[in-house]
Amino acid sequence: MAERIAIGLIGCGFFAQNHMHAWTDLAPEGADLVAVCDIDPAKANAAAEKFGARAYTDASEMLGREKLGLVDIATGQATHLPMVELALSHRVPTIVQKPFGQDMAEVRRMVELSRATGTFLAVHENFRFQLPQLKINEIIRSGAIGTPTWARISFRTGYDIYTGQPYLARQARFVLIDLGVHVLDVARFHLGEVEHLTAELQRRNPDAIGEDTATMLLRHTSGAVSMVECTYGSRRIPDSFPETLVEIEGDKGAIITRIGSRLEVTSNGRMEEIDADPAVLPWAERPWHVAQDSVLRTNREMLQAVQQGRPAATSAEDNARTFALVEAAYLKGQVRPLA
Ligand code: NAD
Ligand code: 89V
Repeated sequence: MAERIAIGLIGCGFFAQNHMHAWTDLAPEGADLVAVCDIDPAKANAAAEKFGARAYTDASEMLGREKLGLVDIATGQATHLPMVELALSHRVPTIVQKPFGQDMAEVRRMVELSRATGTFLAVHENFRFQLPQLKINEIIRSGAIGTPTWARISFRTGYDIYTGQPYLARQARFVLIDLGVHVLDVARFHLGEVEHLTAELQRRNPDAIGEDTATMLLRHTSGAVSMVECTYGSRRIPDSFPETLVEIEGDKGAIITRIGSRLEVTSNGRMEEIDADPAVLPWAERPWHVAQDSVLRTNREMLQAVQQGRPAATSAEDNARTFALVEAAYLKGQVRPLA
């Protein structure tokens, strides 16, 4: 019988709905969503009623009153540091949504605090838990394509992300810290650590304050080279949102993803098509279903890591290495105004 873990969620906004559905689905595996908190009472009460939890509008009060085994922070990036500091001050295992922090100094502070308090800290970075990425990684590890030496990792869309996440257009640091952090983590997941990186940033959306397009070139310590790119400024049909399209080449073959989560796997001269499109969960909807399925898989990893007393795959230390790439890209890639 799996140990039961009482979970408190902080931030009941747009994406947190997926967290709460996923925790509810994980109840048979030990997850008990007992408390939800939002500074907006209407959001806190709506979430509490929908998911059968107690409602709070003050995270400190929730942590003081509830005996929690795990805190899940799904607020915006500006509050990740104070929320993590608060949760770790109570020595409660903590998950925080991406981006880990607003800059490397905040990220280092949270990693050090986790170490100093001996408390579990992980980042909800879910792109590597998307079913297509899990299948790609499994194929790489099987040796079917040999040693990966080149890759292109691409998230190019014109999807109206701004309606659901209006704050993105107001961020001076936009696509790299919000979306680049995902695709750079996928690059690390498939090709390992990075030796150096260069980046070109563009602001192609005049209504956004920050960069909405990033194109990066990475040299991995393995010697592999990857092109990693992300934009909300594409105008293509069909649009691949929210899929990350990957091309990976090795000395024995290649893996190419096509829109619809289809994998074309070439190994030793033969190509096989694999359908990696996840089932649409009852609470999910296309085209978000790939991301929503990954939330369930990410939360399951977090739950099992806490139950087993081990670091999560996307631990604070691990995700700090991804975040360092975001900072490197900002240092290397100056945004030049469009002519
Ligand atoms: P949102 O603004 O819709 O929700 C954030 C919520 O946090 C709001 O309801 C706000 O009232 C609440 N909040 C703010 N400060 C608080 C505090 N001190 N205590 C309690 N509640 C507080 O934002 P969102 O779009 O849901 O994004 C939240 C986080 O999730 C961001 O870090 C974002 O990058 C991330 N996100 C991740 C994914 C993904 O995993 N693929 C997708 C979308 C968003
Ligand atoms: O992570 C995010 O903020 C979402 C995405 C679609 C990229 O997952 O917008």
